[in-house]
Amino acid sequence: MEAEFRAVRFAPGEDSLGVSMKIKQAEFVGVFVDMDQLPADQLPEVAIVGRSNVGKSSLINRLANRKNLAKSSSTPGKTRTINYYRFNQSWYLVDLPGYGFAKVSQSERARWGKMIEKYLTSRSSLRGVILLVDIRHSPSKEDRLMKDWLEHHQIPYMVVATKSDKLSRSARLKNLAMIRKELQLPIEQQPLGISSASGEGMEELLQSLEEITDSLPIPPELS
Ligand SMILES: Nc1nc2c(ncn2[C@@H]2O[C@H](COP(=O)(O)OP(=O)(O)OP(=O)(O)O)[C@@H](O)[C@H]2O)c(=O)[nH]1
Ligand SMILES: [Mg+2]
Repeated sequence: MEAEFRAVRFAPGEDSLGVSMKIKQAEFVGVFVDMDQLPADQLPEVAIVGRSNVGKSSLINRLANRKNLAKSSSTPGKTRTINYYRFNQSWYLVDLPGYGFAKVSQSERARWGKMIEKYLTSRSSLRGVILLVDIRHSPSKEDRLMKDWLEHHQIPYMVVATKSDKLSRSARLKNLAMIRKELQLPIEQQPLGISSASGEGMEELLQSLEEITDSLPIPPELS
C-alpha cells in the first residue's frame, strides 16, 4: 500500500495525461488547537509541514489563487494552530505550525510538537504530507528528523522545495539534487521545485495532489 502510494505520489505527474486538477474553489474552514474538534466529514486531506517561514501559507494562497486565504508573513511563527482549507469542496489542505522558530519558547514548542505528532499519527483521513524545504539551503536537522519520522510512521510524503524564483535555473537543479542527497531520498525521488511567487511547479504539484486525494481533474459539481 505504502509503496504503491509512494510510487504514485510523489514523482510528480509522471502518469498524467497532461491535465492537472483545476482549483475551482477554495475556502478557509477553521483554526483548530484540539484534535477532537477537527472536521469529521472524512474528506481526504494533505498536510503541509516545514520550518517556519519556508512558505507553507504562501503555497496555500497560490493554489487557492487568493492573496490572503492563509495568513502569510515575513515574521516567522505566524501559523500557530492547525488550519484547514477546503479545495473544490472535496479535499483539505492542512497548514501546520512551522518548526525551528527560535523565538518560540521551549514549552510552546513542546506543545506544538505534541499537537503535530498527535495529528500526523492519528488522523485517519490524512493521505499524505508535503514536506517543504527552502530550495536555497541545505535541509535542517529538523527537516531530516521530520523526513525520518514520516518514514518511520509510514506516512506518505513528498519533498517540495520552495522559493525557486530566488535561484537561477542551473542553481535550482543543482540544489534540488543537493536536497535529495542530503535527505537521502532515492534517485527517482527528486524533490519538486516550486515558487508561490512565479507559479513554477504548481501543475506538477496539483497532479500529485489529484492522485493522492483521488480527486477528479475538474469536479463536475463545480464545472
Ligand atoms: N520569493 C518568494 N518568496 C516567498 C515564496 N513563498 C513564500 N515566500 C515569502 O516567505 C515568507 C514566509 O512565507 P509564509 O508563507 O508566511 O511561510 P510559512 O511557512 O507559512 O511560515 P509560518 O507560518 O511562520 O510557519 C513571506 O515573506 C513570503 O512572501 C516564494 O515562492 N518566493
Ligand atoms: Mg504560515
